Amino acid sequence: MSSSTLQALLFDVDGTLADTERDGHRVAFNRAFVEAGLNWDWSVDLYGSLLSVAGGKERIRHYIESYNPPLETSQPIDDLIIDLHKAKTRHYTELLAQGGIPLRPGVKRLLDEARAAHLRLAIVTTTTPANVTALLISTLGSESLNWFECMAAGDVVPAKKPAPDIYHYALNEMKLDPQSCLAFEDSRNGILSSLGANIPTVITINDYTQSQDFTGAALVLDHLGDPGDPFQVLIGDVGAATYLDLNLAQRIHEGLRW
Ligand code: XBP
Ligand code: MG
Repeated sequence: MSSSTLQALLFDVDGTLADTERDGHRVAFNRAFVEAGLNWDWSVDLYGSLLSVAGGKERIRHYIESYNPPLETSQPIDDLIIDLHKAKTRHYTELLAQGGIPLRPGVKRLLDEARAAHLRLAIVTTTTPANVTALLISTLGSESLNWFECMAAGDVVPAKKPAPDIYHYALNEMKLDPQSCLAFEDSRNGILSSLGANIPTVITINDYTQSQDFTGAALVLDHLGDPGDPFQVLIGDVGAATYLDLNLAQRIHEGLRW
C-alpha cells in the first residue's frame, strides 16, 4: 500500500463530532464558577473570544490574566484553576450523560462507513479524556469506545492545539504516515495543528469558527452532510457530491499533492 493511500480518519471532537462548546463546555464552566462562589459568567459572545485559547485550564488562566475578573480567594491561582477545571469536567460529563448534545450531521454515517471499510480511526483532541468518553457513550453507546484505535486527548502532550504535538502523538501511536490520513477539524487552532503535522484536513465550520482562516484545508464544508441533508461547500471541489462519504474522502485525499 502506498504511503498516500487513505488508511485512517483522525477526528477532532469539540465542534467537529458535536457542537459541544456553546451549550456544553461553556455551560459547564459557568456551573463550576457558581459552585465555587465566583461571580463570573461566560456569555455566548465572550466564550467565542475565549475559544482562541484551546484547553479548559489554559482558557481559565487566560481569562484571569486578560480580563481581571473579581477574585476574592486566598487559594493559589494554580490550585484554583485545577479545582475549577475538575468541577467543570464533572458538570460537562453530567450534561452529556443527560443526552444534551447530539452528533453533527453525517458523523455517525461516516464512522459506520469507515468501520465497514476497515479504515483505522482515531480521536485527536485537546479536551479531557473523560469528556470524549462521555460524548461517545451518550451518542453512540459504550461499544463505540472500541471503534477508535487511538484516543489522543488532553494533557497527554504538554502543548495543546494549535501545536501539532497531539497529531504527532497519534501518528506515532498508530505508526502512520501523515499523508495516509485525513483529519477532520472545525477551527483555525485545529487546522494549524493538523497541517503542522502534515495531515490533509477537511473542515466543517460551526457558528464560532465560520469566519476563521482555513488556508490549506483540502475542503471546507458547513457540515459533512447526509443523504437528504446536503452540505454546502465553502472551499473545494466535490463534483456532484452532496455529502461526504468514503468515496469523496478518498477522492479528496488522492487529489492532494503533498
Ligand atoms: C477544544 C477545546 C477544549 C474544550 C474544553 O479544542 O478547546 O478545551 O473547550 O476541554 P479542540 P477541557 O476542538 O481543538 O480539541 O476543559 O477538557 O480542556
Ligand atoms: Mg475543535
